[in-house]
Amino acid sequence: MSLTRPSGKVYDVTDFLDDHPGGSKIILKYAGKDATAEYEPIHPPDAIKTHLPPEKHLGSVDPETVQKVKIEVTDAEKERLERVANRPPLSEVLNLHDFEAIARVVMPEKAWAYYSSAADDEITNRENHAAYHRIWWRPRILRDVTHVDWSTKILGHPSKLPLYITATALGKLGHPDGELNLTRAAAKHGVIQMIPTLSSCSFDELVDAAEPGQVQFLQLYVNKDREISKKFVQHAEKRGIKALFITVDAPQLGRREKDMRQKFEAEDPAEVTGNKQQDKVDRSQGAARAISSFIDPGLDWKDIPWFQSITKMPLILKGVQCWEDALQAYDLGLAGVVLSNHGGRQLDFSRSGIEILVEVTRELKARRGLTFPNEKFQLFVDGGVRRANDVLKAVALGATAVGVGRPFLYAFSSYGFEGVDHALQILHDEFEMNMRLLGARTLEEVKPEMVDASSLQSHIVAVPGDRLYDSNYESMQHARLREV
Ligand code: PPY
Repeated sequence: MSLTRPSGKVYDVTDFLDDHPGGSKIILKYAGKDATAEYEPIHPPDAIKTHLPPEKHLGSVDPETVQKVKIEVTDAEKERLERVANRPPLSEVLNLHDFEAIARVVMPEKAWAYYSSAADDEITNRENHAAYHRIWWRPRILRDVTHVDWSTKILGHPSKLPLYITATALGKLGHPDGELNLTRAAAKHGVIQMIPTLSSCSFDELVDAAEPGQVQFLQLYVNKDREISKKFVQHAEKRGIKALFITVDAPQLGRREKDMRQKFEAEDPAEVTGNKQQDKVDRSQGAARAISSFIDPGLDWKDIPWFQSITKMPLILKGVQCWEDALQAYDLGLAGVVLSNHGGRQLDFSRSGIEILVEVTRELKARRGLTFPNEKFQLFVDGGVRRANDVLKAVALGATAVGVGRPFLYAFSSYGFEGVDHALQILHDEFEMNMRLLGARTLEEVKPEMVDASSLQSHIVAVPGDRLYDSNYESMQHARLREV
């Protein structure tokens, strides 16, 4: 049984049929044919190298001579393509919410489900943004704000914005260039990209695409086979990666039900009902479940010295959710923590990063005398950020920078590189306006006294909306598709 894929390689995957996390049926469908289009977006680029012994790599074939699997264009797909053709011009996209609204209607369903999905009832997912609504400004007036500057340093590296492009997996689900869209836009705007372990483009492709001097970080899912992680980390360091963000909030994958409902193949009923291989891998439940089995749930504080022994890169824990763990990271000599709940995709009812930030700065000040932002131990938050206004609240409360993930995915899924370029330009414009209106000329002047965060920790249940008042309020509109 053979399988072809990009660069015209042929592999014998017969012995792998039973172990394939996505089931055997999908492999058999492409037997002897070109599987590139189905394979590429949802497999890490090194998957074949890692899982298939060298003797099963059969050699090369001219892709033109290989039979293509005819993909039927359904009516729904035709309608989607029409919506793609009628996207609003980028000049009408005024904010990051617009990208999300457009992506929702123009993206393939599977891709939208994977990117937008979050854990359980998606309460944390929504809270991530809602938490910013509980922080209000105390701006200062009559300061000369002719010149305002929102550039900063992140782990010692210059960044034109106090934010970085955080790691998000499977970029090719949204756009054929996948994460390369992010690398290119990051270069243009002087921001830092965090390369994900589970990128669709290969790690080296993303590093090769960087401009000379462009700073990239790496997000790490720790493999059960530590040698694989060690090789990856040391390779990354050699290739010039400047910091390692170890994901610590995903010992098991959260239930992302939107994604789970997208069965990545129509299953053989015998397989889903448990007669075959049910105990091996969970193969019926979407992109994330299909590829998560390598992540080590045994990762422990005891492993931290090992990481420190294999790399000189600064180490940051990504996914810390309380001050106790932040303190432990500091005491172990780590370079920082990302206060994050993984975009609401892991434990539902985890608190927002911005809320956690307040307790972390308070307790680390009380217990270790630290003030923030702090060069030696840097605090980052991610989740729910849609505007420069949100970012500035995090900066005011002590964050060095903020991670932004989904909005950039939506931007490139809808418009490719130009989308991310435009999203970053929108953010620049928002920073300029907000800094002026706050009376802050530099980020150092964005201080805790400038915000009222006294309600941030209150998780009150919302009172019912005032329908009469609300229905008189004319909603703002998203950028709209052109009339057909
Ligand atoms: C996520 O989907 O939240 C990820 O971080 C990526 C991922 C994808 C598949 C398995 C585990 C994690």
